[in-house]
Parts: sequence; structure tokens; C-alpha cells
Amino acid sequence: MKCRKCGDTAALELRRHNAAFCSPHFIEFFRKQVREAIRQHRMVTTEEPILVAVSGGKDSLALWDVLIEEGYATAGLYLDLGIFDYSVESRAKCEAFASARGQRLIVERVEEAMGAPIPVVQKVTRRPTCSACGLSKRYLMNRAALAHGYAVVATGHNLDDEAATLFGSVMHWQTDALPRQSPMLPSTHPKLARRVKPLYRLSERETAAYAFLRGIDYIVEECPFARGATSLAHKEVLNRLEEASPGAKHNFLFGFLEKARPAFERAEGVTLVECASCGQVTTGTICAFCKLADHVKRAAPS
Ligand code: Q46
Ligand code: ZN
Ligand code: ZN
Repeated sequence: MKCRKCGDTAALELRRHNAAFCSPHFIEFFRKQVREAIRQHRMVTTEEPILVAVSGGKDSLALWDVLIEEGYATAGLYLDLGIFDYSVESRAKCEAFASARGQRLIVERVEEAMGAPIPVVQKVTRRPTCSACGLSKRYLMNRAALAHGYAVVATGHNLDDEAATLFGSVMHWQTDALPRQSPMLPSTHPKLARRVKPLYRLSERETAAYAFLRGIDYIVEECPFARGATSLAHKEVLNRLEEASPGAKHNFLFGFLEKARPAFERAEGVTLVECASCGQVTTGTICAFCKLADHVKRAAPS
């Protein structure tokens, strides 16, 4: 197999693009996809500093690497979920990455904000772990962006993640979730940061290859709570489709974004107000994070 660009031996074949690339040209291809995502959805301007949410995994560190290389001013945000060794190791990967590149890493601890780490939150509430965790992450990301003066937060969601989320929402016809499925969620309130996903055009395999070729040291283990999550089953189904028909995931996600998503957008926007307890945006009086934190404090007094 030869590189499409230079004819050298290819390092990676991309079946859905019907192409193969050598290492330097794959890196170039990868960055071009990120540039294209940013341009098409007007994710950030070149002057805007970006807060990059990093988990220590391949996707978020690959994203941070590209944004630094593309010349953006960035800082990393690591959310310490308090999930046993997984959190200790993933934080160490983020710290090593940041210090090797002279970047700032902001760390927020769920335990400090919520009163307990995620495994305890799971025990005292009846919520599925990932739902309480996801809620906490979204809340802390926005809070950190506001506190440190960032108008935009970037996350490492890739094509596989986005296609799997879409598949899950469609399987259950969660019509409320469909309009929020987007590579760019604009700010709809002065206290709400814009959220962007510059890797949404790139597959998990491609982000892994990029991280490997760039010598990024990332945590390979998944969060222990990810096992058995339905999102993994959805990814498996999509992987089988992709195997049989390269480009299936891309067509599913991009077809939705281009043709179907507008149909689910509600004419009357949701009115956001400030939470009476913490001042962050919410649709009710007290935000979901404060309610959960209150529940945790009552159930597990320290
Ligand atoms: S960190 Fe949190 Fe994930 Fe672990 S508990 Fe679930 S949501 S799986 S990306
Ligand atoms: Zn080449
Ligand atoms: Zn609140």
C-alpha cells in the first residue's frame, strides 16, 4: 500500500476515504480534518483561548496536541472524578503532557464540588454512574471555563463517540437529545461557555494512530464504569456495520447533522436562568448538580 500523497509505504489505510497515508501525511491529514471541523462550524477564532477538557485518554490528548500545534492558546482542564487508580493514573498522564509542553493544567475535583467522589455518589444515589458523572463533568467544565475566563471548552469526542450517542438517542427516540447532538453548541446565556468537538470528523482508530505517531503517552485502560455501558454495545454494532460497509458511521452521523437535525430543533428555545444556590445556568430554580450534591450530602454526611 502506498501513501496517496507521496507514494511512500503507507502506515495507515483509511477505507472510508479510500486512501492510505505514510506517517507524516497521515498527521497532516488529521490536522486538516480538525481545521475543517473548526472552520465549518465556526468553533473558535484564532485569537480565542481554548479550555481543553482532558481525561488522560488518547482522544483528548490528541486534540490538545493538535490545538497547540495549530497555534491556539490553550489550557487543559482535568476533572478528577475520584475513580480509584484510574483517576490517579489518568491525572498523572495529563500532568506529564502539560508540563512537557509548557501548558497550564487546571484540576477540579468532583469530591470537592459534590461532597463525594463518583463511586460514592453512585452508591448513595440511584442514578446510573455515568449519568451522575456526565452531569458533574458538564457542570464543572462550564464552571471552570467561567472562573478562568474561557468562552469555549473543547472536548475530545470523536466520530465513533458521536455516532454511538446518536444511535442511542435514535434507539430510544430521545427527541430532546437530538437537537443537542452537534459538533458545536453555541452559548445561549452569558454564563454558558460554548462547547466544541473538533475531532468529530475523525474515528477512534485515527485518533489512536495520531496519538501513537506523535508519541503521546496516554492511559489505555478505560474507566472501570465504562464496562457494560450501553454506549459500548452501540459502538460494537456500528463497528460491524463499518466493517461491512466502510463509511457507514460517517454517513449516519453526517447525514443526521446535514439533513435531519434541523427537523428536531424546537422553535421556542429553552429559557435559562441562574440557579438559586450556585448561580450557574439551569432551567429550573435549583440546578441538577446542586440537587445531586444535596442528595449526596444528606445521604453521606461527612
Ligand atoms: S468517566 Fe464517568 Fe465516563 Fe467513567 S463513570 Fe461513566 S461517564 S465511563 S466517559
Ligand atoms: Zn506520504
Ligand atoms: Zn446550582
